[in-house]
Amino acid sequence: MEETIVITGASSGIGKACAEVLTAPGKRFILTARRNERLLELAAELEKGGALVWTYVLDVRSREACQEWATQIPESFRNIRVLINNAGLAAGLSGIQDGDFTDWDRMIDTNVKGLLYTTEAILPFLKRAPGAHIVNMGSIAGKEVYANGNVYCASKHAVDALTRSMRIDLLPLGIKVSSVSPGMVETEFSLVRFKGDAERASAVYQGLEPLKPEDIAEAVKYIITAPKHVTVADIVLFPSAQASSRDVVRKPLA
Ligand code: NDP
Ligand code: 8X3
Repeated sequence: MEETIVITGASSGIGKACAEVLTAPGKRFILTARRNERLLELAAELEKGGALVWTYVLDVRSREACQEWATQIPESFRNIRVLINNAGLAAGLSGIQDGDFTDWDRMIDTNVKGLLYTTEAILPFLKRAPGAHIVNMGSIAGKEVYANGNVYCASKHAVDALTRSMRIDLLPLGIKVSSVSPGMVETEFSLVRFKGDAERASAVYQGLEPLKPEDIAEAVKYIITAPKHVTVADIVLFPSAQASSRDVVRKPLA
């Protein structure tokens, strides 16, 4: 049976691009997110190209929902070799002294606890699959901190720590664990962070060419197709105009 790739947060941005880059006739995908219409549109697109897709509406913040999801996976999609833990978000960008605890909860519940819950739910399948692989979506925010990034940075530092410790824990089980840690990628990320303020979101990418979601998906493809004896631990990717969270060169406005 053809192997299955699971992608969380597949309704937009990097998760959607991963499905689009990894697809091929006969490939099987489990695509999850909260927005069902988006998932169905993507599934239709992939199925046109000959892939087989099972979509499932899932809020990764609920452990109960993640557990239920695992029980619902159809028999023909249970040969899961790859889990891409991509669902995540930033909410707000303000000093810790001005922070909103609901934003803090959303980020920690989604980026950290959500990743744990989806991993817990899918691990029993991965344990049975030769060459099983987990890819966690990290960030440059998991390598360094920047002003007002506090809780988002903490959540991505946690993803980095979890990736490294999962790699150790799952080594005896033959499950590879990797991460991708991007700088600025133009997706709905900033629109979500700034709660629908499109002007503020587009200013993030003003005067530079940001990474595209496909750039990250190509890195994921490299990671999961590396030879059996190779584990790619982490790939850090920046747009060419960025060298760290703070070091960004922008063209002046004309
Ligand atoms: P998008 O906002 O475009 O996509 C985020 C995805 O996560 C959506 O599919 C969204 O689906 C899903 N998601 C969010 N919350 C939940 C939830 N509670 N349950 C299930 N799914 C959820 O942003 P990106 O594609 O940029 O973000 C993807 C990942 O990449 C995130 O982990 C982000 O932190 C990381 N990243 C992004 C960078 C960037 O600059 N864009 C840089 C570095 C890392 P839905 O709303 O339908 O549930
Ligand atoms: C998203 C990239 O620089 O906004 O993880 O933290 S950044």
